[in-house]
Amino acid sequence: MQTTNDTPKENKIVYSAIQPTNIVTIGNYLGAIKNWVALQYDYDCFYSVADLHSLTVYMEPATLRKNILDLYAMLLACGIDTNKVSFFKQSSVVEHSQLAWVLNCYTYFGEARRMTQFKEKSTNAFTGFIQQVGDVFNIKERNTSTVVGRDNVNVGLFAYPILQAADILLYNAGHVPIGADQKQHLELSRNLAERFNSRYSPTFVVPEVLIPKVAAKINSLDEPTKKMSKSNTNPNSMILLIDEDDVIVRKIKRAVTDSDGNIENSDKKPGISNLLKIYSAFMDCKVDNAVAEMQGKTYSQFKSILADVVVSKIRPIREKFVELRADKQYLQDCMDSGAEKAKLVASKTMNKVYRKIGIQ
Ligand code: AQP
Repeated sequence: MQTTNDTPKENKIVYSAIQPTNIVTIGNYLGAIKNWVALQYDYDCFYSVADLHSLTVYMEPATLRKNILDLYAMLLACGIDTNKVSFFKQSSVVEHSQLAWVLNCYTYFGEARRMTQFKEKSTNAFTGFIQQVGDVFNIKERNTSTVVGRDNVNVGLFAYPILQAADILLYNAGHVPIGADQKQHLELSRNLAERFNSRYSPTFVVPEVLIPKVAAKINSLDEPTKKMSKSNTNPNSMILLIDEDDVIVRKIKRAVTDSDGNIENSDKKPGISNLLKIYSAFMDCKVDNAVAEMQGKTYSQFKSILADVVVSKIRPIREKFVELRADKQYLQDCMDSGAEKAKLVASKTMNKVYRKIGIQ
């Protein structure tokens, strides 16, 4: 792990965030949230509901308000403990926006342009729309009340890795647990920290990525070469943490596989490999062990075993979520006290940055 001169060698600070764009999927859970829960016992963790990030895609205000509470309640249901971590809504700590602006001014246009997620998300917004509704309309309504169209490839979408860097650097986080899709963005955070430190003096910790071994990338059930995403328009592409038992079973049964019938983990068999990955991640075992365990079974038998496992892991989370979600005031109080704790650290960093650059 790398540290700056004015930070302790043994950095035990973690930052991570998740966007309130829809109810989370098992991809978010296995790739990030499960790891967040495990880390809270050994690290000083700052976790946020990244509402500012979610503004890059237009959402009805009422939907966004609902999604924020849904996400907050869901993470508590997954096991995030507000007595152990600072868990807050990103926009409640204004320093995120303040540092993002400063870092914007230290980011080269070319390096921001190289971010592949921007290329993918802006292309999806454009071509997805063109393919589906032709050239006449330029808006697409989605089941989450989000609206994406070619008019909404906005500057925020382009600059959001810089806001992400601000999120991380504000808390001196040495470790950032993320899925593999976010690795390039973390690299940008590291570059910005190093650039700022060398232009002024050591200020930011240069963060390290923490990627889970098995579930770094869970793929879509209908297109298993693509990432499972909570804002995908096809509900059968993903399993949500609020899906009822029968819905989970049906989605797994319908998951795309192939016709050769062998249970193997191979790039040539993305569908079955993805299901093996999901199985191993929920069972906390190696994919090779899952392959050995499933030898001799048909795809249908394997899918049925997998469905039982996923149902048994998701059901308690879903039930806890329903209970927590009913108490809005409790959620709001937890969010507010999380923001207060986060602000204590964030405001110190921001003051330091303003002093170093000469505006304070
Ligand atoms: N399919 C996935 N497999 C493993 N990890 C994943 N993550 C997301 N999808 C997968 C990880 O979840 C964390 C939070 O993600 P986010 O909501 O902030 O943004 P995202 O990566 O863009 O997630 P989605 O589900 O794809 O959201 P939308 O559809 O709104 O863009 C991150 O650590 C991410 O790596």
